[in-house]
Amino acid sequence: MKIGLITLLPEMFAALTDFGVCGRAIREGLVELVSVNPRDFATDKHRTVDDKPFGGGPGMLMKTEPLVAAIREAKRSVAGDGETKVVYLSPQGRRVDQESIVEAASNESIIFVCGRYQGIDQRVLETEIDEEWSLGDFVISGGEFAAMAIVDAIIRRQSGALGDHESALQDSFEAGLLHCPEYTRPQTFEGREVPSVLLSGDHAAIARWRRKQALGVTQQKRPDLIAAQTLSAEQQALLAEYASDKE
Ligand code: 9D3
Repeated sequence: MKIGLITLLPEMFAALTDFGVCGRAIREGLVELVSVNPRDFATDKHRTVDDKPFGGGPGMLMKTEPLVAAIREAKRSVAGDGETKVVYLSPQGRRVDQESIVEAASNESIIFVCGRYQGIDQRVLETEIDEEWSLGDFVISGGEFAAMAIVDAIIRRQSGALGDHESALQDSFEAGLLHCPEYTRPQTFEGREVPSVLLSGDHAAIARWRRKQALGVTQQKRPDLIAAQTLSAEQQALLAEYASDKE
């Protein structure tokens, strides 16, 4: 997969390219990141990439011509004459969830436009951008950290990116449930014991306990996720058991 990144701060993406699962996937060529910097398309002596908003007011916008030239160069570079989706990251976008990640990860290519300053000209949005995505209702300083989180999530979905023990199918949210609690050594930590079923060696009992905990924890922390699905008879019984275990 080829991922285009329109950014005035391409060095930030070292956090993605140089570490961990994503670093390895990129080094192995499972994913290719192509950064295009609008500054390289600025034509004046100072290589200006910002401009004032018409109508006045505080703050600057990204300068239109270098931004559009960079987007068009990225389209050519990641998709040639073919189609590719262009996503603008902004506080006005639709909130990203795992479903959008799964869909995005199934494409041959995608381009993320990282805004800086107060954003981009509306006409660029209308003519160059297919979708507008947000991380949620909080303010960050530009699109780069959002792009990094989203590209990490996309790279995890590429086959071969994860080891067997960390398969993407096991990722939280794919089943619409949170993960159950986990425990590691020591067996007694500051007087607190690991649940005995996990030490029993009874794999069926352990699997059942984990399903029950996942349901209970999700009900407690994210009732919206439970409300969004239809529980099987077994799941309803496990939830009832979770509630009575707590008493
Ligand atoms: C002046 C009003 N604000 C616009 C709603 C200012 C503003 C805030 C933040 C302008 C740009 C930004 C930069 N934010 C992003 O680029 C961004 C973002 C975010 O702030 N929150 C959640 N998701 C995202 S994705 C990109």
